[in-house]
Amino acid sequence: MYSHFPSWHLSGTCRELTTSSLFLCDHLDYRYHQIMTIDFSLYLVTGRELLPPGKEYLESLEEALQGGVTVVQIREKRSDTLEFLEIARESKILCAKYKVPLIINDRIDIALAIQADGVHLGQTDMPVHVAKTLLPVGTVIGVSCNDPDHVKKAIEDEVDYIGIGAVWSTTTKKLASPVVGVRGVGSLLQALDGTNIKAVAIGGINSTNALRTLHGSVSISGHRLDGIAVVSDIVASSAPRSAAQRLRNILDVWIHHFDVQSRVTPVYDVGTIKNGVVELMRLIRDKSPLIHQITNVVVTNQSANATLALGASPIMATASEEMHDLSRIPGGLLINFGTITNKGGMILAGQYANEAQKPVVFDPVGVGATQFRKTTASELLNAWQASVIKGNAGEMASLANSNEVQAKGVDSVGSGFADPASFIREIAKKERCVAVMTGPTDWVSDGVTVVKLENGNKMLGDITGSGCIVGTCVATFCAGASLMAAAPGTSPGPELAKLVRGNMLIGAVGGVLALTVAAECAAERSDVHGSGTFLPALIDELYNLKPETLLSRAKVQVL
Ligand code: 3NM
Repeated sequence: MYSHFPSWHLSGTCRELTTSSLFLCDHLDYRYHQIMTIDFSLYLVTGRELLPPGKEYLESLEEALQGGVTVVQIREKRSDTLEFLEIARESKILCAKYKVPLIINDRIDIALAIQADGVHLGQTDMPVHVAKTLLPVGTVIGVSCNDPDHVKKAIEDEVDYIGIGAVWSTTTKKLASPVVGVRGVGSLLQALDGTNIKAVAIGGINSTNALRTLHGSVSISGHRLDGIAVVSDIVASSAPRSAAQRLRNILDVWIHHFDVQSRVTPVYDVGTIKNGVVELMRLIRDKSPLIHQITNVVVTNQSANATLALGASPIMATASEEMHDLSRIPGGLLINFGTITNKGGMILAGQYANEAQKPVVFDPVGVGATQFRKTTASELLNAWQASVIKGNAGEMASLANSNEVQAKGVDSVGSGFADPASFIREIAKKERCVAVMTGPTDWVSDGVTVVKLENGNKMLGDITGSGCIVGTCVATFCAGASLMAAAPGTSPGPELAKLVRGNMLIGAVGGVLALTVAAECAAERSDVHGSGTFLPALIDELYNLKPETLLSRAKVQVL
């Protein structure tokens, strides 16, 4: 069964051949094609020290293979050579039974001794070019990467795959570099565009964050992970088959959804959007979804009143201890970090909302004002997938690391972006969500479609927290969209692959329109004499807003 050539696949072309054996080259070409078909989706890295009491290593490995593991890497950091060799031999027999390739971590000698299918090398292990001189042509070579230079070198070295990590924090391995984060994985993946190099993410991945990892790590160019690599979620489980199956199910549904969805672009026109918004308005008043808001002390009261005025039900809870319970109630979540006092609660709330497929609207108030806000925004956006990010031009520029628009505290200064439509489309694509940029003209995009909205009144700039109320309205309409998707009779199939249910583009447009149209109505009232009377009038107009008013006033363009 074990030929000189690894049983499954080949790394690269006939690059190492100096003989002119046509037969051998044909043979290798055949094997080269095989690597293109290796399934890296569920990559198990072993860790015998994590086995639960009473669980034998081989029993655990076999159950994991039965659960859908597609590649196995033997990682033995503490055993001596003889023990490693024995483990590798036994593992290889088991993997062969399930037709799963076996990769050896670090030790070229062990890989050679058991004719393993591949080796995995860390940044301080044997250099790839040296490993290639020692290993048979066709041995799969993978390397660990956690920064752009590592990826660049891996491309130059023509490796077969890279392991990007650690994507989350982990206690399984002592990390030498900072956590890459889900969004960091995306930029490393982009460097692989145009190559055949596969990529898996590793570090702290489990069944509760796997979907988030897969979705959030897609690069702006649309490059997705080929798989996820896992140690403890499977190895430390007393039921490794089920643990692997859980991950397998997530992978299957997400990969299918991604590969199909990326070929289908939804088409919107003004009528679809306006009618969609009006439908949401009615549903919100009918169902009164719970809008959980972790917001700043300046606007808490007026945000709660705006939520009530739209017909929804606000709860302004901030304690970490209540986040799980609240996430189980249908509705939406707003995270506004105007005054950052409860980061832990913000992280937990978003993660639970992702698990429950509820909308998460993020309002990074004044993100450019301090380094602490910038770091916190990055931490939050790595911890959970925002469904919508809403900010003014200064905040959005800061999130995108652009100098084109400046901010002063929580306000945007200057005349905005030269090409706001392209900017908003790109940031939505990068953050894998709907992006909303508010200002005299409001812009909304899902990364493909851009919607330009031109309602509102300059008095919105005269009261504090008008942007925060937009966030509240967006969260309320997105909650409506989520409830609509979850309504009986709607197909749950592809929705299972998503971190949020429902049409967030229409939800975001709805929230912006409701507030800006209500602002126009309020500003026209004869009892409004200034900012003091404008605010209660705005709440009144939200309360009394009629679908017909919204339809007739809404200035919507689809680009
Ligand atoms: N390599 P778990 S993180 C083996 O960052 C390994 O390259 C990492 O274990 C890297 O799935 C890691 O239990 C440990 O978090 C992953």
